[in-house]
Amino acid sequence: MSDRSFSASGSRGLTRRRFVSGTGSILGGLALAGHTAAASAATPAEVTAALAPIPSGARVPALVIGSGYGGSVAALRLAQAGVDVHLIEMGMAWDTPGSDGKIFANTTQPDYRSFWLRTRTKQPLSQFLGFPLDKDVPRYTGILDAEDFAGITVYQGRGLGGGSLVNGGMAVTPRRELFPSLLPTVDPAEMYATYYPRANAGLGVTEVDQTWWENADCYQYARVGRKHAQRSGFPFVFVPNVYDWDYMKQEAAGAVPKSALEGEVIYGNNHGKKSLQKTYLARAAATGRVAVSPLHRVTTVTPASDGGYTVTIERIDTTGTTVETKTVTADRVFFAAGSVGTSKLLTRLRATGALPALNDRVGKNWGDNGNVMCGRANHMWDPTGKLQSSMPTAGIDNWDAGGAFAEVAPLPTGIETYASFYLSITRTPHRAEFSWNAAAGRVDLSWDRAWKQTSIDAAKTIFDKINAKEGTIYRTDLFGAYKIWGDHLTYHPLGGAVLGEATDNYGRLHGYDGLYVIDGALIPGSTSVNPFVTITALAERNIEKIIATDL
Ligand code: FAE
Repeated sequence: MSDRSFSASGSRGLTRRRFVSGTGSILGGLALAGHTAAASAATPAEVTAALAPIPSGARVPALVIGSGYGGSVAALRLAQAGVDVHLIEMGMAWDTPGSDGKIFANTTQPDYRSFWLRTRTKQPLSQFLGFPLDKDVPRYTGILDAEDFAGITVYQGRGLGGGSLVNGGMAVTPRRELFPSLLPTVDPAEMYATYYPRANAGLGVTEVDQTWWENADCYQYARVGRKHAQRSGFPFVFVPNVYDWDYMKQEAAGAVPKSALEGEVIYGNNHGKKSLQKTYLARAAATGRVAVSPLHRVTTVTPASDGGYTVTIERIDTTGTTVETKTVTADRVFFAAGSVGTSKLLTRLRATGALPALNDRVGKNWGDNGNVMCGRANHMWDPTGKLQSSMPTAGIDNWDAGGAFAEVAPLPTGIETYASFYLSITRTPHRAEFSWNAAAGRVDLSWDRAWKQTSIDAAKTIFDKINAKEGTIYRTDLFGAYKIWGDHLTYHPLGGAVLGEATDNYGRLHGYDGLYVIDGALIPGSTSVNPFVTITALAERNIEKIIATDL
C-alpha cells in the first residue's frame, strides 16, 4: 500500500503517488506569516492597531460582516485595491490574556473563555470512560459556539479570525477530479492553477517534516492510525497544516511554551498556529485601510434611501448584552458571517422585509460536509501515546470506494487511552434549509438527525474493516453511554447562500447590487475534505473578479 499525500506544495514528501495536483508554491505565504509571528501568542501589533470601533452614523465604502476566511480575504484584497474597509466581528479580538496569563483555555480544562454565551460547556466529546465531561461556566463571549438546531449542533469559531481560532489547521486541497462535483459552475483549471496556490500561500500552509514525524512521540497516535489503515488496504495520506512545524519541534524539545503538544486546539492555540490574525488579517491591517470592530454584531442590512445600504449593528459586552445600537451606511456589504451566520441573516432579512428581493434559493442547499466522529479501542500492545499533538497530519482516503475521508484525529487527554479517534468527512446527498420562524423570532434549520446514517454507513466502510482485521471494537464511551457515533454535530457547515443559486457565479447576491456573499455559505454542502482552503480559494477567485468589474 502506498503512502499518499494531500500536498500543498507539490514539491516533496514521502509521497509515492501525488494525490493532489497543481497547488503551486507556498513559499510566498511564509514571508507574511513569519515564524516569529506564528510562534507568538499575541495578536500582531498591526491588527491591534486596526481595532477601531465604527462610530454610529459613519459611511464606509465596504463593510465586511465576519472575520473568518471569507471576510479576511475580502478585507485584504479590497484594501490592497485601495478601498477602505470596515470589518465587523461579533466575537472578541482575543488580544488580552486571562488571569492565568494565557489568552486561550486548554482543551481539557474549558473555562469562561471556551464557549460562546453558554452557562454550561457543550464539548464535542461529552463523555470519557463513562464520566460526563461538561461543566458549568460563566456566560461569556467565548471562542467556540456550539449552536443548536433541532437536528444538529454546529460548532463555529467566534472572534477575530473566525473558525481559524478553533480549528485543527488541516489545510486540505480537494482532489482535482472531485472538484466539478463540489462547485460545478467554477472552472477547475483556474482554481488549481491560481486560486488554490494563492490561498495556500496566504494561509501559510506547509507539510510536516515526515522524517521528524516518523519518530515524534506526539504522532504515535497517527502512526498507529497509519498501521491500521494500511493493514486493511486503505490509502493513508499526509495532509498539510497551518501550524508552525519548527515551533512544534521546539515544543517537543522542551525549548518553548507548549501549545499543540499541550493539547490546545478547539478553545484556541496560545502559540504555533498561524490563524488568520497572523496571516490574512495582519496583512489586511498593515495596509492601513482596514478598521476592525470586535464585539459588534450586524443585525440588519437594508437599502439606504441615498444609495448603498443601511447597516444596523449591536455593540455587545462580554455577557452578550447589547450596550449600544449603531446605524451606519455602506456602499457595499460583504456577508462573511460563516455558512450559518450568513444564511441566518439573509433568511431573516428576506422574510422580514429588509431585503425582500433576495431570491428563493437563499437559505437552501446547506450541508454538514458529511461529518461523523468515532473512536476505536485498540489492544494494549497498540498504545496511541499519552502525548498527542492536537494538530492532525493525516487521513484515510476511502472516498472513491466508500464515500469517506477520515481524519486521523488526536485525543489529547494527557493519558494513555489506547483509543484511535477519527473525524470522517463523507459523501451524503442530504441538504437542509433555513427558514424564518416568525412565532419564535428565529431562523430554524431543517436538518434531520436520521440523515447521519448515510455518513455512518460511509465511515463504517473504513472502520468495520479495520476492526475486523485488528480484532478491535468501537469505543462506546465518548458520545454518551454505549453510543458509538458522534452523529449529533458538524464542524464543517457549508452552503445556505450557494454560488450560482442565491448569488451569481461570483457571489453577487441576486436582487441587490453591492451585496455579496464570500464565505462557506457559497459552497453547496460538501468539499470532500476539510473545507477552509476551498473557502479561502473561492473567496480569492470571487474578490478578484468583483474588484476588477464592480469597483
Ligand atoms: P467563519 O470562519 O465561521 O467566520 C465567520 C465569522 O463571522 C465568525 O468570526 C463569526 O463570529 C462572525 N459573525 C457571525 N455572525 C456575525 C454577525 N451577525 N455580525 C458580525 N460577525 C458575525 O466562516 N476546517 C478545515 O479546513 N480544517 C480543519 O482542521 C478544521 N477543523 C475545525 C475544527 C473545529 C473545532 C471547527 C469548529 C471547525 C473546523 N474547521 C476546519 C472548519 C473551518 O474552521 C470553517 O469551515 C471555516 O472557519 C469557515 O470559514 P468562513 O469564512 O465561512
